[in-house]
Amino acid sequence: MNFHIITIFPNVFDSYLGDSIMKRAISEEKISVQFYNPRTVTKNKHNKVDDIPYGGGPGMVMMAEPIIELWETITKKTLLEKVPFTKKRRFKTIVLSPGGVGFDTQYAKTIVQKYTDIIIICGRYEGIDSRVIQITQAELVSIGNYVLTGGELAAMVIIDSMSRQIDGVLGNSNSREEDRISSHEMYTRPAELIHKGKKYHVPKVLMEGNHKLIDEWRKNH
Ligand code: 6GU
Repeated sequence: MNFHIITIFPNVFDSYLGDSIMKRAISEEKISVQFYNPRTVTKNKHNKVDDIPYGGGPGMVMMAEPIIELWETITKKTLLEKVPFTKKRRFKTIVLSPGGVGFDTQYAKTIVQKYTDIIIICGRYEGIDSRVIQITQAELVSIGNYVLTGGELAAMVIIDSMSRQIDGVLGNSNSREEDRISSHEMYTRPAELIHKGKKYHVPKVLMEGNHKLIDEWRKNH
């Protein structure tokens, strides 16, 4: 999966993508993540990416033209890339917005199956000029019932959640928590943990190696 992120704050992604599973997924080319900053393609003197809303109201609105220019660049450039062993490129454009359709694991799975390239447009300020959505035919997506200051955190959530649906990103696809059918309760060493004088034990059945009984226990915890 190729992620193309349109954001005026590309740096906020560095630490998360630069470590652990995301870092490995990128270095092993299971995913790619590229950034495109509207600030770099503004036409005005002061590199303004936002302006006051028509009709009045508080806050600023992100201007359409820089975002559309980047979107065109991404789709054109990517289609020109000759990657002989990959299938035909298929694009999906998402605009992150607290008012969008709810993101969940099923959404992540479907997108990963259907598309090779996902363009995520991160809004800041009060929102994005709606003509961006019309022109790019984007889907508005929200990651939950709370408002974030910008789409960047939501984009990171989406990159992480989609990446773990791609074969080979997790060491072992059996370790996918979302596919776990039984127990979410788990323990590791030590068998006895003492906290403030009180002893906390691992359930005995897990220590005894009777797999029939262990399966039974896991169904109920
Ligand atoms: Cl996608 N964006 C913002 N700004 N806030 C959100 C969100 C997205 N999803 C939930 N809250």
